Amino acid sequence: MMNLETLTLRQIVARPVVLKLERPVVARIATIEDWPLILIDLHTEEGVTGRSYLEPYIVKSMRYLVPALNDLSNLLQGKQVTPIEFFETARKSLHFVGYEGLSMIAAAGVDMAAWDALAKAADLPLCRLLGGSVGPVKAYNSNGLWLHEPDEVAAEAVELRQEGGFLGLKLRMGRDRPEDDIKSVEAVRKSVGDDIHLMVDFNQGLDMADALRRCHMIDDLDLDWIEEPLVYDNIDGYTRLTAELKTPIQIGENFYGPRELHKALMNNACDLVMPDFMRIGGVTGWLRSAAIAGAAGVPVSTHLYPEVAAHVMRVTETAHWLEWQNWADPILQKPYEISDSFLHIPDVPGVGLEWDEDAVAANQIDL
Ligand code: SMN
Ligand code: MG
Repeated sequence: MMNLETLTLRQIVARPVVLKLERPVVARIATIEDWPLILIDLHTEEGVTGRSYLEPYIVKSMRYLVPALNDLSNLLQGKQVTPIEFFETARKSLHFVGYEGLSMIAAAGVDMAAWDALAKAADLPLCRLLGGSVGPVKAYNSNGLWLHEPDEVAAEAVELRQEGGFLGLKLRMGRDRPEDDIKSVEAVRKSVGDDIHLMVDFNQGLDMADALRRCHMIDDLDLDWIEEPLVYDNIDGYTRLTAELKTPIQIGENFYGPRELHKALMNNACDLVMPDFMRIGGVTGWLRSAAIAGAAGVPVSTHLYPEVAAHVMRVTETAHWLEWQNWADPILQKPYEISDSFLHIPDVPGVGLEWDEDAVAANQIDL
């Protein structure tokens, strides 16, 4: 085993890649065909390389995120690899431009790569380094079911269930006519049966008046949750919806750091939370958030980044559902396996992310 004391950062290399989505995002908030990824390699003097990726939604955002990552590389060069201290140092270096937004995203990318490096140096899967065991993690399929016609959505639901024997699927909502959203839920229930768990996501598309009306309209459809009906920072609005509806309200993919999760819970602004790794602050931000949600007894699901998500879910007190999205698969050497609705963590040191360098070369872009 390597001496962890000597694990020293040499350089962080961030590469922008764009992939074509197999099933483009067609949400109320945006249509996305080109999916940006920033691949992060954290090189150490000892030869261990920590890896992570960021998915910042907007291709052009890589023009400012990659330089921020290069700056963090210079800042941390020569330091002992200490993920929690790296996270704090990275955030503090950008404090004057704000703790949220791009600052947090860049710090989260470094954090996840640093945890991967440390776990590799310790020769342990990340979940083991964190005190847990390698094992299966319950997942739902979130790869599709965008705002298409009900019969198309119903047919796609059958395909998505078969991608991994899934017990849960997420549909997107927010068609112009509320009746068409309801028709899509009914069509999916007909195509995949009543036993499947169905979640719905409005992608922040409704104002308060519409959210009240449309969430009540779907409140008796036996949905597992209603996600982000309102713009993410309307905490007062979420508090009112959470009080009024029977169906659990799910938010969290837009929490920037554990304190925002804490604030949402203190305001009873949701029943469920689902932090996103690039916004909550990577593994460090997740662990802090999971403790808060655990203490409050609130179930925690994940958002994107299924590989790192699987590891931390093994040590999350109130772990609920992992969101399965395979959008990074084309550049991975060994995508994670799914069967019977459970994601299987590979029993290898670190997170288990290795790039397929040919695929990276074919999809890397100039900024
Ligand atoms: C989502 C994820 C990725 C792109 C668009 C929308 C969504 C989710 O909010 O929860 O999966
Ligand atoms: Mg969502």
